[in-house]
Amino acid sequence: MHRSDWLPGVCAVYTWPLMNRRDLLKLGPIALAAAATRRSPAQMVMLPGTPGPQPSQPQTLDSSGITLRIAPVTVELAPDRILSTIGYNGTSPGPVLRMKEGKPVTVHVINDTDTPEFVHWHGFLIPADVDGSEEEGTPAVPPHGNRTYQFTPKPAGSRWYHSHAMSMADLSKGTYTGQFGFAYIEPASNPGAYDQELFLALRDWEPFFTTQMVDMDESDDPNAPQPEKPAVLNTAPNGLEVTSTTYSINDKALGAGEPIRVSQGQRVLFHFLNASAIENRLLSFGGHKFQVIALDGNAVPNPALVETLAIGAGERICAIVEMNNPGNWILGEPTDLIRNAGLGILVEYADQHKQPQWIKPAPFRWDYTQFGKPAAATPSTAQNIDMIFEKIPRGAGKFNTFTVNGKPYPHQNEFVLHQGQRYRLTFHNRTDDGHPLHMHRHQWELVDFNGKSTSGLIKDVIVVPFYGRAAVEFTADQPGLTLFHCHIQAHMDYGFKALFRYA
Ligand SMILES: [Cu+2]
Repeated sequence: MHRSDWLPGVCAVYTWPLMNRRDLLKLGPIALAAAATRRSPAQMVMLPGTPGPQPSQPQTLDSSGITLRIAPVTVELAPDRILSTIGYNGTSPGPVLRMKEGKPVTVHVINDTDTPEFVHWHGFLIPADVDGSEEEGTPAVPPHGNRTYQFTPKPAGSRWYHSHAMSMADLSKGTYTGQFGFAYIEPASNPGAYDQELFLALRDWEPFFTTQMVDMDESDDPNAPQPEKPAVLNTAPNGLEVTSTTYSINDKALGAGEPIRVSQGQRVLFHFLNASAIENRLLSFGGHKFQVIALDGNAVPNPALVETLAIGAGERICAIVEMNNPGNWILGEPTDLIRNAGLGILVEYADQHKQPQWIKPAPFRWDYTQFGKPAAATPSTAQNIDMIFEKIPRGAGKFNTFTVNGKPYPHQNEFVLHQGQRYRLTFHNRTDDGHPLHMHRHQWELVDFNGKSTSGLIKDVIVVPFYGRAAVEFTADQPGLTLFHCHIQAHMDYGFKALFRYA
């Protein structure tokens, strides 16, 4: 069952010498290379391209002029594992797009494929006609044609861009392809001191359909609260789900590519993105802790230290790790099958030549509220909108369908916003999956997560655990059509979306 289911440009003060590729534990594929360069937060000068031992950090483009070419690419996960997909500018992930908050950008998109495409600017507060969503009325980038997106990037933080084409039963389209990349909107002032900055995207490849979904995902805690669990469960046979057995971080599988090279005492800023079309993930880094400083690119009120990160499809986590445990380590998915099939990366301290070690993290329950503030003392005046999510096993032939308030997409006038009004969306997940819910062109403040209230967490994706409940609030201040959907591509394609309109 599917239960959850440049770079820093850098002012190079020093770099570590290139090391040979290592043959890790017969794992085959990959690890991410790192920018082993010391960076001063005050120095934001970007160099095009990244010399030195960082082959797996995407190229950086700054906002002086951005061209994205959508075309077939090959991705070398490992020397014996090369796959073909569609990507941006000849690679996957595409380049890191560094923009400045409030400074207008022009992005010229050339589509060298036979498929109409949409480049969605995930986490940006921009108008519907450039947001990159067909449902909102953004024009497509036509096959073998081009289109220019012009907008003013905001707010600052870790954003991303990806295809928003539908896939349905075609697993070579949409977010199943390599069409994704980081977009980083530079803040006016740069927070925190760090020595290295790394952009790491979690990916799965070569998706396929199955009804034999083994629950490999440890991110669902069966002992978590299940406030939305129905008294009588639907036991109809499940339809096809999408899964994968091939993983990478950026374009390299664990054991291939260059390790992250660090030295004792360094503070490394990780920008993680789960660019998966199909799954929520966990990440841990044995012997070290992540200090979570931002969720979905937005600074959190309480930057707590955690051993394991849970990162839903579409989510970003920015975390600082202080490198205070010399050795060679594996940062990766705690689920052995997934990590060993590529979802991890080596971290190597200077002058350490030990075998890379994996340390299994302690069981845990992800709880966004640990990073938030106590809830406001005054009761919210937001207008509540309940959203109930249900699954109809094999609702579309072999495939499951999903409903929002009893109906699959499209809805008519269920979700109408009045400009200036504060709203609360209460999510009731009456399915046996965790769903990463996303709303375009707006940011949410999380106010309740499975019965725990909180404030100050600003996000654009919330994973509502299976049979769980969560609530978010936002002010309707971005007129225009606004798409809401589950960020798992098959769920979105088969009904799990809704369009909000302004009255
Ligand atoms: Cu979903």
